[in-house]
Amino acid sequence: MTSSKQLNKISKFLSFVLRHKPEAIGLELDPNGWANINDLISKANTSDEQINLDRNLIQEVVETSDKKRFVISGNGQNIRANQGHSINVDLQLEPVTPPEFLYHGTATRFLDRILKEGLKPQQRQYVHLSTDIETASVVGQRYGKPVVLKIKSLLMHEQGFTFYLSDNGVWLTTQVPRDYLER
Ligand code: HQG
Repeated sequence: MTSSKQLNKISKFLSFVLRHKPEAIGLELDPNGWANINDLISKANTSDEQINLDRNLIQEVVETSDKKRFVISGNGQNIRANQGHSINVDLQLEPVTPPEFLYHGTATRFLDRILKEGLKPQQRQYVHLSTDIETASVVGQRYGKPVVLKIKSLLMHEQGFTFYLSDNGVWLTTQVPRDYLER
């Protein structure tokens, strides 16, 4: 059994290269965000990142990820992140009708700006939303004292905004104008 500390380190590394900076280890993702697993292993193991990957470790991280952050392709050859990208990838998600409300957790220090200019994706491709307040609150805690915003998602959808649901259950949309936000 691999320690949870080691799995966590690998998970963070995979998030880094599969969502944000594949070029850091000379890796290439295809337009849909997939990396070849053998290529990933050899490039990680010869990089300066001090990470030692093998197929079983990757499999273990994918299977034990609390948020199901990564998915291995049906043929077993490729891996990608389910959401969270800052690089431009096409996850080929279909537009989905959202529930009446969705939630976004943030830190209190961002609140003034958000209530003024709405939710923006910042470094990422999408604004990330969840169906429950608890999950949103945990997300918000990453940046400080958490506060959860309620989003009138169905109204947004009715007024022409597109929503997607990632394979690991995170709701994605490109922005939330302030009129659809409630504290
Ligand atoms: C804030 C994690 C000022 C926004 C989570 C957030 C999620 C603004 C921060 C996923 C703003 C961006 C994404 C505005 C938004 N002015 N601040 N106009 N609009 N913000 O990390 O949603 O564990 O890029 O509220 O669980 O926190 O990595 O987005 O606080 O699903 O798998 O700017 O990452 O998943 O932060 O998190 P992030 P996020 P993983």
